[in-house]
Order: sequence, then structure tokens, then C-alpha cells
Amino acid sequence: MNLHRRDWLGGTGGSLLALGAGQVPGTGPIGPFRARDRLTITDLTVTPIALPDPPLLAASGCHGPYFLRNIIELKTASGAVGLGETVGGERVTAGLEKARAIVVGQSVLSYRRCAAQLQALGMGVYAGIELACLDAIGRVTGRTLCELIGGPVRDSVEFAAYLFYRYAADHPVVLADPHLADSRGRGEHAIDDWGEVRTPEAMAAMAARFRDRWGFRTFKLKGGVLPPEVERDSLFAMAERLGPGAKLRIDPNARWKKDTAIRIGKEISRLKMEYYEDPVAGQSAMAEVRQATGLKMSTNMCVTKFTDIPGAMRTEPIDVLLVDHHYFGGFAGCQALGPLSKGVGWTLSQHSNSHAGITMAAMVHLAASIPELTLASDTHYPWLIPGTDIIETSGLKIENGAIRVPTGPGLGVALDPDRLARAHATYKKCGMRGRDDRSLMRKIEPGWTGELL
Ligand code: GKR
Ligand code: MG
Repeated sequence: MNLHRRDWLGGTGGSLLALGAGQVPGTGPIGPFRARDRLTITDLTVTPIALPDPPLLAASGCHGPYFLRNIIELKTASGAVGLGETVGGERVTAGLEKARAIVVGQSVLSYRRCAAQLQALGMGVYAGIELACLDAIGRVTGRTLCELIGGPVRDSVEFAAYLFYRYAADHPVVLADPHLADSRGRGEHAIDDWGEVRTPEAMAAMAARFRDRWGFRTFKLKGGVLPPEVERDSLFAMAERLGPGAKLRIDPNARWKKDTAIRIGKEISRLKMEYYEDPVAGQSAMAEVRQATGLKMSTNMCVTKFTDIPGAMRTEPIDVLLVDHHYFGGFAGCQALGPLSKGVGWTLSQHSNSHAGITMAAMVHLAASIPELTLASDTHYPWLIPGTDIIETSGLKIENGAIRVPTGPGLGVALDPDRLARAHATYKKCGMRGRDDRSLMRKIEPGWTGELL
């Protein structure tokens, strides 16, 4: 919804007038003008959802049969509704329910005013509400989210192919999972047709399919799953199959011992490795691996908050930091990481977890607003089962390995109410209330412990 400039000034002017003489901005009561402010939040709806997740493998175990997210709809007095998507799970849902009392009556422009209270309920809670506020401001003013935060600094954002070892979608243990609440089945009734991928050859073939289908030029192998030598061989097979132009990454999510990480790191340094992500746990061990292998290193595990940065400046474990607005203090926190990382000598990329289209749009707007975020971002979006996204089919297409920054107001995407209702019904039926990769993995591979390799 676009507003005439006069209406927009009328709306914001109300909140300015509401501040009386001598009153510190942002601390006063909500006065009569502010109550009429078109940007005043009048309600917040939280909808927990479950979307089908294929059996992707990681150090944490096996994904599925659903991944959880929380969807936020923030109503404003203007009638515009801001959308947010954040981390799933009942604790976050409860935090968002509590946040209603904090934000209703506030202006969507003043989300920073409530930041400390919201962050006390969880970083994911803050991130979801900040996003919905920004989307609402964009919808009311007719500006894209990226414009509101100073961008775009680039018109499209590059993403990496995120390659997981996996079981076939119709694995019998998955089909027998008591959480299953949809009609998926064997063969053509499976939720996807990638099949089982647990060998170097199968991984190289999947990488080539990702390249051919979405045009990716950067390829991230999710490691910490098979014996480290098999994962090393997978990288070599991918390099051969994809050719010299392909940039490679591997991320064992700290499941490797330091000796393993150094040995494999030296071997893969012969390849065109863009970076080596979290092979081991902790800043000191990461720094040792970095020194011993000479590889560029990255993390979304040993630097995940601002208070981790002083230690990282001393130990020097990384060259690349993966930002994520869900835990780094929202868009505001991630934007602050731009100049900071430049000062420290890091480059930025973007971390991802399983997500739907609102987050996809958010990641594009965020990356398009940070000049220092120059490396291809991660995204789980290609794993989202077609027809299940909770947004209307939109311009969020990955082409040539990139997504163009949406040009509509706010996030530039619209909620599909039927699909949202379906995903919420699935959440209620499936009974999953948090991520538990370990349990499904132990059903599929009973001896699995997740020990260091
Ligand atoms: O989806 O299993 C997964 C990933 O392993 C995810 O949970 C990680 O947080 O993608 C992430 C990463 O880069 O470590
Ligand atoms: Mg990682």
C-alpha cells in the first residue's frame, strides 16, 4: 500500500508531536497523536508452522520430517501488515506471544526502542519483530526494505549451492515417522526426487544438477557426516565434475578432531577452496588449523555474538564471518558487522538454516545493504519442497546463482494465507516442537552417536 507523501508526513509527524518539550525521545507515554499514528502497531499475530524437510544429513543428525518456523504478522493503524519469519520452536513462539504486550501501541519506526526487552525474550524474537517492523514501514511508505536501510549496494545477491549428503525422501524410517502428518509416500509420492546421496560420485552429480538448475558458481559441502576421507574425495570429485571455475567450501560443523582437520585441510588446499568452515570447535583450535593449513577459514560457530569478537581478534581463527540476522541482533546488528569486519580484516558471507520465503527475501535485502558482504550467501531455499512456501509465487527466483532484490514495498513478497494455514495445521498435527536431528538419525542409523571424527 502506497501513501501520498502528505499522509506519510502526517503519520510520522503525529509521533514527533507526541513528544512534549523536554521529553527524551522514545521514553514518553503514548500520547493522543501517537495513538492515531498510522505507523502504530495495533496487533501482533504469531503462527508457528511446519514445512516438509527432506532427510538431509549434518553433524547434528538427520533433518525431518519437518522443519519449524514462526511467522509474524504485525498490524498497523494504517491497515498495512508487516511480515516476519524467524526461528521455529515453541520457546520462540512463546517469546513472540510475550512480545505482543511490548510492541502493541509502539510505532513500527521505533523497534530499536524495544530492542533490549525483545532481545531478553530471545535474539530470534527480536529478529522476527524487527523484520516485521521494517516490512511494515516499507509497505506504508512504498519503499523497499533495502532502501529503508540505505541500500541497495547491489541489485542482486549471489548464493552458494548448499550440498547435503542425504537419504532418499522415501526412506522407510522417514515414512514410518510418527510425526508424519502428510500423504507423502514412495516413488513418485516422495517429497523430492534427489534420491540417496552418500558417495563422492553421487555428491558430484548432485552438485552438477544444482549448477545446471540454478546456475550456482559456489558450492558448499555440508561435512561432518561421512568418514572425513570420503568427504575429501567428494570435494575432489566435485572439483573434477564442476571444472576450474567452481569455488568450493566444506563445513563439518566442528565434528572433526584437530588432527583430522589439519590433515584433510592440507589435502584439500590443492583444490580451489574458497574457505574451510568450522572444521573444529572453538577459536583456539580453529586458529591452529588455519595456521597449519594456510586455508582461509570461516565460521558461524566460534563467532556468533559481538562478545566473541575480542577473543577472535586475539586468536585469529577466521578470515570470513557468516552473519545471520536471527542471532547477531537483527538487521541492525548485521549492518554493524560490515565496517567492523573491514577493520578487523574479515570478509562477510551469510549463514542459513532451513527457512521459507519471507526469510529468503529478508536475506536478499540484508545482503544488498552491506557493502562488505561480498561472498555468496548460504541458503537452504532450494531444499524447500515446491508448493509449500508460505509466500505467493514471487520474483524470488535463483537464476545464475543469484536472486534479484525484490522491488515491491517492504520485503516485496506477499503471504499466501492458504499455505500458511496448511503449514500451521501441519505444525499442530505433527507434534514437533523443536529441532531434533539426533532422534531421527538414531532411528535410521541405530549406532550413530555424533562423536568426533
Ligand atoms: O541445516 O543441518 C543444517 C545445517 O548444518 C545448519 O544447521 C547449520 O547451522 O547451515 C548451518 C551451518 O552453516 O553451520
Ligand atoms: Mg556452518
